[in-house]
Amino acid sequence: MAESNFIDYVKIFCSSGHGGAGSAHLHRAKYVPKGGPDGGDGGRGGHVILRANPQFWTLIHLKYRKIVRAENGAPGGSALRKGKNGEDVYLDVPIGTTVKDAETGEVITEIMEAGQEFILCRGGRGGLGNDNFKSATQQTPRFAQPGEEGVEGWFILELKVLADVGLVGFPNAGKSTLLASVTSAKPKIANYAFTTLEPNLGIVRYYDDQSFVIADIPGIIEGAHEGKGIGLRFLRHIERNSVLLFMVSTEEDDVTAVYNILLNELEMYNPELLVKDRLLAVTKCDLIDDKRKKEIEKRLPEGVPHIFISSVAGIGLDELKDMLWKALNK
Ligand SMILES: Nc1nc2c(ncn2[C@@H]2O[C@H](COP(=O)(O)OP(=O)(O)OP(=O)(O)O)[C@@H](O)[C@H]2O)c(=O)[nH]1
Ligand SMILES: [Mg+2]
Repeated sequence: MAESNFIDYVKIFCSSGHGGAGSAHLHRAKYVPKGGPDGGDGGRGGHVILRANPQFWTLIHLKYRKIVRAENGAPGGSALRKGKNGEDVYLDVPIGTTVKDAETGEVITEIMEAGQEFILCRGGRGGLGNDNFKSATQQTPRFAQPGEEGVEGWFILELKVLADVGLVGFPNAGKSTLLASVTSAKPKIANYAFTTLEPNLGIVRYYDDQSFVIADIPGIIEGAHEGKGIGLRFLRHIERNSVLLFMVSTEEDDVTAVYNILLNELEMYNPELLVKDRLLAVTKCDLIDDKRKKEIEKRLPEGVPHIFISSVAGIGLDELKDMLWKALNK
């Protein structure tokens, strides 16, 4: 496996907040000496929630945060005042994070899609105030429900991205469209340059439980290494990838020239990037006929495996996955 493979592992203690107690208050006012029950409900304890954040690539930000506690709910008050809910705590994790119970080793969940949220520790429900317990026979209940306890435990978060693929191409080459067609990611796609402004990650499900991550980054243009466009900032993201998939559209007059520009930009940025395995996908092949395809094929760069694909028409995608998988597992 390539050296950029990594396993990230953190063990953390999480506890959700207790629910606030219900109030057993009885209404008292100057001329109402025997008022009824008016105790409000307690607030819910805060949850500890995991949230998939495609901007995160590791679990390093949690390495030094061993203990995570969400707030307790506040008790109910008089005059039916409900206690405030405890604030939820969000833990941002990268896509591909597996969560296990630290004691049993049992897998609790896998975080797979951007925006996905999972309540790891549910906050305790607030107790009901005495107002809820009044009845014909019990007009003045002097009791209320206590809040439910929160839950706590040790958890292991593990990020096992065994290998991954970075998409390298001009704006509009169809990078995001490919990501959307082979993973469950839903990146923005549009017919103009720099649609993608932040990297998107998606997980490709391969046969038998295997998977790998594809990173879709903003388009790179000539001069990116000097700061042109927005590519420079993102070139560092492909430093981590094991395999680079160059993507050049059939709309380009000279596919090889574009490939060479991309290659040059990477080299100027960091020559080590050229040590990585490269594949070339000629995209949008639904737009050309066989004659044009042969023409392009005759003049493709040497020494780099290539494939014609169309993410829209679904051409070449399974074969591309096979090629990527092989390259990742060399
Ligand atoms: N005909 C055809 N159009 C495609 C194909 N793939 C992408 N497109 C179109 O090409 C345009 C650009 O696609 P994107 O996936 O947004 O391109 P991108 O490389 O992510 O672009 P940036 O984010 O700007 O770098 C969109 O209008 C897509 O619908 C394809 O296989 N065939
Ligand atoms: Mg894009």
